[in-house]
Amino acid sequence: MTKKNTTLGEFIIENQGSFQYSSGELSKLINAIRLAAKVVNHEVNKAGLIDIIGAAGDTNIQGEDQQKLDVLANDRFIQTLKNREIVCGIASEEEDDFISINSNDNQHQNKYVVLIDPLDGSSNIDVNVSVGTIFSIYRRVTPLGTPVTLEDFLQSGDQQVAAGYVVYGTSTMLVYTTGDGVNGFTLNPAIGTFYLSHPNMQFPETGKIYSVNEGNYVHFPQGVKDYIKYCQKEEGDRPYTSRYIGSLVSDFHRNMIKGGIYMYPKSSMASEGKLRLLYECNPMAFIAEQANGRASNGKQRIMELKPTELHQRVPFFCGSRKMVEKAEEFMK
Ligand code: AHM
Ligand code: MG
Repeated sequence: MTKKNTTLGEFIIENQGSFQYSSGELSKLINAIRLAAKVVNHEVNKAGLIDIIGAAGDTNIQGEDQQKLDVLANDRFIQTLKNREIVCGIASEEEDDFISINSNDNQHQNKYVVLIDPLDGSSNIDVNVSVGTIFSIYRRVTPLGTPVTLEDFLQSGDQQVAAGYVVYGTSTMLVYTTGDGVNGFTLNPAIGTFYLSHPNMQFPETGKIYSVNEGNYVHFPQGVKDYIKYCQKEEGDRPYTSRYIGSLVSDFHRNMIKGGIYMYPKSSMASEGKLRLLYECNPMAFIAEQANGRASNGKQRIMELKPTELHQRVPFFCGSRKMVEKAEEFMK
């Protein structure tokens, strides 16, 4: 049993053996994400100083152009993964197409692809509210030694090898799973080290929090409207509490600790909702299921869906198992 003061670096090494196809490559990959997360954390923490040191589009004291934080986070993650030569392809919310990675001494020999939302919660970036990074890792399906293709990225969530998120909140945490439970690590900013703070995280079976953008209520399908009314009804342990940050990672993280449901339904304005299947919903679904929760599009498990496009959207209901099941009943 891993001690609570274990560092993330130690944890990755200790648990390498428990991973089915362990060759050390996945450990290196998670280590690279850990490093990029620290760099992005540093940038996110400086966000409030932008008025003083220059806004996006300005030039900073070193004569470099300032970038918007989401663009910067995208660059940091991609650069770190490229430099370490540990993945054969990356897809990002910030890039129209996937990126194929190849170097002279390593001709498409890496077996993993990463899909990432480098800085999620865009409406919260400039207002000092928590944002996050979400990542999803798959083994490529095309042969080693050949360039990656779209097929390597369009895999169903069930095929994920690992997934995780970083929440840049009151403290910065990295939470991830390799299919053997979910563990959370908190960054000690003084020394730049992540420590295991939340071993074996679990969604409570049910909870009292519902998280949805109720401003869209009139556009929601009837089943969703009915479920929201159910949450608000005075009966049994209801009414529930409404909490919506508007940052998926933060809303999910709170609900996993306290018990709750997050919803981004389809609406008359957005026929497939807003969230992206490949680098937002699938990784969160994998973490949720590994933590005894549930994730669905209202009818079907998210991780069973067969993706058809890189930036595909999907309705998303995720959180405490009984709450998601109840929401599904209303949507039948
Ligand atoms: P983004 O990728 O542009 O940041 O959008 C995703 C975010 C989620 O983090 C959040 O839960 C949702 O969008 C909020 O959307 P809305 O403002 O429509 O409620
Ligand atoms: Mg996003």
